[in-house]
Formats: sequence, C-alpha cells, structure tokens
Amino acid sequence: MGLLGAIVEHPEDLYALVKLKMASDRIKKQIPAEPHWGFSYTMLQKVSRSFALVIQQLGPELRNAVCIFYLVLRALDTVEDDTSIPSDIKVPILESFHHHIYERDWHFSCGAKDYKVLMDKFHYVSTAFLELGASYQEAIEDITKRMGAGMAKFICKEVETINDYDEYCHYVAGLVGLGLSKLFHASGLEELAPDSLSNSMGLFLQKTNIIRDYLEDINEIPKSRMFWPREIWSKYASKLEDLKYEENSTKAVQCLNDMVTNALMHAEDCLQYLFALKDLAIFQFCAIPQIMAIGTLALCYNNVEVFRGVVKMRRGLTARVIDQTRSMSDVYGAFFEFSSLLKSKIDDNDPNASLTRHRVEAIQKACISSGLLNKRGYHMYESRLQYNSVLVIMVLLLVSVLFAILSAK
Ligand code: D9A
Repeated sequence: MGLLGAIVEHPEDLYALVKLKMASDRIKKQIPAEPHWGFSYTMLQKVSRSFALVIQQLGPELRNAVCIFYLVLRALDTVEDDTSIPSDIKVPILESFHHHIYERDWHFSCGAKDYKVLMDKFHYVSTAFLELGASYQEAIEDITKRMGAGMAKFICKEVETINDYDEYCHYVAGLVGLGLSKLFHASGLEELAPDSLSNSMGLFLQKTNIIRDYLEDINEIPKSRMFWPREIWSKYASKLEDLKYEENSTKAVQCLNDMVTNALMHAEDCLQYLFALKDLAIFQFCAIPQIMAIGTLALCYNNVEVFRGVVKMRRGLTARVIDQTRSMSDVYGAFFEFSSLLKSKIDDNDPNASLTRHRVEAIQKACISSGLLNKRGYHMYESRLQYNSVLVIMVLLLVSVLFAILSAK
C-alpha cells in the first residue's frame, strides 16, 4: 500500500509520520565531520532506521558509546550470520573479537551489502572506540567477549530445550541489555540495573524477532536458521519447516501462540526496568523498542500470516510510538492496550489458552496497579471517529501540500 492509501486508512498517523520524516531528514544533515564518527553514524542510519533516530536524543557522550557498541555488536553478528565461513575459522574470530576492537588496523571481510562495508571499514569503528572513555570501553569489551564466546558455543549446537533458547537469547540479546545498563551507569545518569531485569529487556526483544522472522529464517539460503526450540515445536510438528505448509496451519498457529506465550513472560520485568529509569532520553531510548515488541507480539498472536510473509506494525503506528512515548503512563497505556488486543484474539480451543490469558492478565494487572495507566490509546482495532468523504479529501489535500513543501526544502 502506498503512502496515500495508508493515510486514508489511518489519518490519525499523519501528524506523527510527518514529524518523523522531518526528524530523520534533520539527522541526515547532522553527520559529524571527522571521518570515523561520520562513518559510524552513517552506518548506524543504514542498518537501523528508527533506532538511529532514538539514539540522537541521548547526550553526545552516551550517544557515541551506544553508537559504537551497536556497530561492534552488528559486526559480531555479521560474522555469526555468514554461512559461507567454515566453523573452524568462524569460532576463533568470534572468541577473539573483543581484542580486535582495540586494533586500529584489524579487519575481516564477510557479510553482504551494508554489512560488508561495515566489516571492510571496521578500522573506523575501532578508531572511534579508542576515543571513548575507559569505563565505556571496558563495558563494551566485557560484553563483546561474553557474547562472542556464547555465539561460538552455539555454532555447533542447536536450540533444543527452552533452556537452550533462553541461553542463546541471553548471549545475543540479554547481554546487550546488561551492556547498555553498564553504559547508562557509566554516564552517571542512572543507577546500575539488576542483571536479571537487563537480561529480560533483551530477551523480550529477541524472542519477538525470532517469532516474527520465522519464515525469513527458515527460507535462509544455503541453510535455514532455526531458533524456535524443539521442546516447543515438537508438540506441533515433526519438523520445524513443516509449519510453513498450508495443510499444517492449525498446528502452526498453535505453535506460534505457544511461542508468543513464552515471550510474554518477560514483559513484567521490562516494565520494572523502565520504571526505575530517571533520565528522559534514556527512558525513551529503552521504552520505544519494548512497546514495538509487545505490539508485534499482539499482531503475530494467532496470525497465520507469520508463516506466509512478514508481519510488522504499520509505519504510522511506529511513528506514533516514537512521537508519543514520554512517560511511564504512556508505557503502561501501550502495554495495556496491546495486551488487551492480544487477549481479544485468544481462542478457547487453543491448547495454551488459559496460560496465555493468565500471562496477559498479569501484564494488565501490573499496568493497572501502578496507578499511572494512561488510556489515551493507539486505537489499534479501528478509528474511533467516522471519517466522512469531505474530511478524507481535506486530509489528502493537506498531505499533498505538506509533501510539496517538504520536498521543496
Ligand atoms: C538494542 Cl545497543 C539492540 N537490539 C534492538 C534494538 O534495541 C535494543 C541492539 C543493540 C543495542 C540495543 C535496546 C534498546 C534500548 C535498551 C535495551 C536494548 O536494553 C536495555 O537492548 C536490549 O532490537 C537488538 C537485540 C534485540 C538483539 C538486543 C531496537 C532495534 N530495532 C530495529 C527494529 C527491528 O525491527 O529490529 O534495533 C530498528 O530500529 O531498526
């Protein structure tokens, strides 16, 4: 669907979409002049769209540390993901990656497209890393070391049990949460969060990605990548890839719902982590991805489209989350609304219906008992207002004028 179609269907997204577009145009013009920082921020914008925007709100010192941390992790990921590197070469690189970030002339060519550029010009990232304060460097080094070792462990090991699943997600995402908490603490702006809560921040995001990306990962060439734990999918199919075939839709959706229910377990920890933050910019930086995650889970729940294509929150809704997340009330409001949407989709015949309902109600209870619930709402299901044709035409005119002005600038 084109931009205009999207706006006719959700005119309430328009304001946030325009604001987001202006903000992203603005940061494109603010790339630092030094080549290593210029490269790092340009790279960040290429590999993550909304993340690059939210990072900009952090103060300059913390922003630089988070930008480099993000790129180091992306580079490590690129090595892990590249299926053309034999394991006996890949494992030692993963295990020694934390040394290479200190070596200005180290590089290892792999990956494709933007990731290949990141790997080939990694010296820019090392140069920028060496300019960070010592406490930032130590936090990044420690996490890179532990993550590299964890990834190496899983190169020759499959995700069998739910325990393996939590362990794998800890290495690739939970540790990111721990690392960021250390960076926030090093900036002097936040207390050090408990490791278990930081870990949950990563697990909630990573499990959501693993659920959403089922089809993409299973269709990976030359070899599919499988992150759904056998302990869960074996209840519904004899092979994980069987879930994508139409004749297995019922079992596939039940398996999907089992996976979503598992991920929901981390939501309350995430609320607790966010509640303890003091700095507004850090709060927004942390809260936005979590709201996107619970929104994506609500969208994926009981949705067979996960096995057919990509299920993503519409861009306009993402724009509104970015624009309208300023306080814990907003977070409780979003978690409450998305868990209500999920709850409305529970089918009593689903084998996990009562467990899912139990988890959703626990999240809703946490939102209500905070006393801060803001029910402004995203109105996911349908627009409250009835838009008549005159209004639609006026909106279309307004959009044309706005975009004409924007593109002329
Ligand atoms: C994050 Cl430094 C991630 N991951 C994300 C993005 O958010 C987390 C990778 C590197 C860093 C940070 C994140 C943000 C704020 C606080 C956090 C945190 O913890 C306290 O991490 C736990 O997804 C990747 C992992 C899940 C593996 C950790 C958000 C992000 N979003 C994408 C959108 C998408 O659909 O992936 O990157 C984007 O903006 O492009």
